[in-house]
Amino acid sequence: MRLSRAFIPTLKETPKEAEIVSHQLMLRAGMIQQTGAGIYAWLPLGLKVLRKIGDIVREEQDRAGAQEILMPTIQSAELWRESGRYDAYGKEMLRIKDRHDREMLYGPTAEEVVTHIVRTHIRSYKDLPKNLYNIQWKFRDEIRPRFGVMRGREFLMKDAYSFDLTEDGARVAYKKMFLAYMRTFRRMGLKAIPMRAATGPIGGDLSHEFIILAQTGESEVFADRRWMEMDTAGEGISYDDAAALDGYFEKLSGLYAATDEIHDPASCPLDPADIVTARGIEVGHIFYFGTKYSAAMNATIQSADGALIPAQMGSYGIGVSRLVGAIIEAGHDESGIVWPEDVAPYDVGLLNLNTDDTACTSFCESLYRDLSARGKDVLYDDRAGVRPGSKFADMDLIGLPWQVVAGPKGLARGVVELKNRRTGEKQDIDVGGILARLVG
Ligand code: P5A
Repeated sequence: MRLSRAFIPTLKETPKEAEIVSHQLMLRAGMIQQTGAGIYAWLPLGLKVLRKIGDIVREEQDRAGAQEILMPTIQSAELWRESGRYDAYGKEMLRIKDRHDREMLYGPTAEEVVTHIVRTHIRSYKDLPKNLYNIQWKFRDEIRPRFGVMRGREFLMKDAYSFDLTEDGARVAYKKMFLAYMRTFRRMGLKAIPMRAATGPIGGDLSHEFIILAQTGESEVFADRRWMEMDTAGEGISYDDAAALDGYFEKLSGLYAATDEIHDPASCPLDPADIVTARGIEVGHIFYFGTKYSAAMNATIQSADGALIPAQMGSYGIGVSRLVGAIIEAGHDESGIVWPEDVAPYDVGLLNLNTDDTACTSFCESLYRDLSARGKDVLYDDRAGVRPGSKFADMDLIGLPWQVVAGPKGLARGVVELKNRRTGEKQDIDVGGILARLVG
């Protein structure tokens, strides 16, 4: 993408309404624009990151055996009356009436809809287990939407729902999602800590929140010091290896970590000196709630001995749009965003420091062409009449992992500068070697 043609409206000043650094940087880098309280339009740069995060989530859900569907944003009140949650959900639910005066709502979550889908098609234990997920916009009329996409009213969630015949089966499904979540967040360069958590309006008695430690986090959390050093990735564990899955789950869930809703200093097994108290961002939340919805909504399964029993269910959420903010909270410096490679909106930034210089421009044009041809997504700053200082500042703000800086002086010596955004390390690279260096 040529910056001269791109729609990336960067700002020099920090907007006053943004309290935390991720919100400030998302506005300054031209990623989002607020259109209402807690409601945002995603501009090209923001949308690219949102999609990359969604794609990682999708790949890891698929690897764990979940299948993607797409459920509507608008739901009928009828289904929520069946589950008993229509009145219980309260003011956070955005309620709408259609022209026939039928009660509808903008979905805050989809347990009811997916239970309805499954009860229509799945009747026999032979069709289980199943885990269905979608990545879809949700609406919650939060009292205090704030911190940009971190606590929006409209936000993008990945929500998965597992269906099993037995409680044991449902616990296996829960552990698979637990592992999938650790892998998902790791791929985004994040260290997530799974913490025992309250279940709130979703229900059930087994639940973990996945928390990223950050000073600006909304929840206060308490965790065993050993979390800070432990390798939690769960590499090499197969989703089909029940014993390994169990071992991984027991190891991690055995190490103390809890949100403030659950933490009780009186009953906490740890010495206070071994507890880290910190603030955290909840990027995911998983629940096992058994038959809460299937019993109320008559989603029954015929077991091998012919008995009709309600399906055992769990649900598993990831805040896809919140993750964009969380990743920035975890990766930035005073000049701007520092993206991890896998979610960066472009792979490489290419800066042409003098568009009036024919040699410089023809070098940049051909490198841009070659990199693009080799599958690299390049943001090429080809803007005329913009000072080098502004080009450096914009590129640092946008935060791509690599920058190639091409100027007439360097080119006269046969080199360009390659800068690593994370370390700030700069290296002169021979013009003949730069392509190979970047495409590896
Ligand atoms: C699990 C999936 C649920 O809704 N039902 C379906 C369950 N869980 S949850 O914890 O309430 O939400 C899941 C994740 O969504 C993100 N999230 C938000 N992101 C941005 N703005 C919000 N207002 C918001 N509310 C929830 C969180 O990451 C949460 O973990």
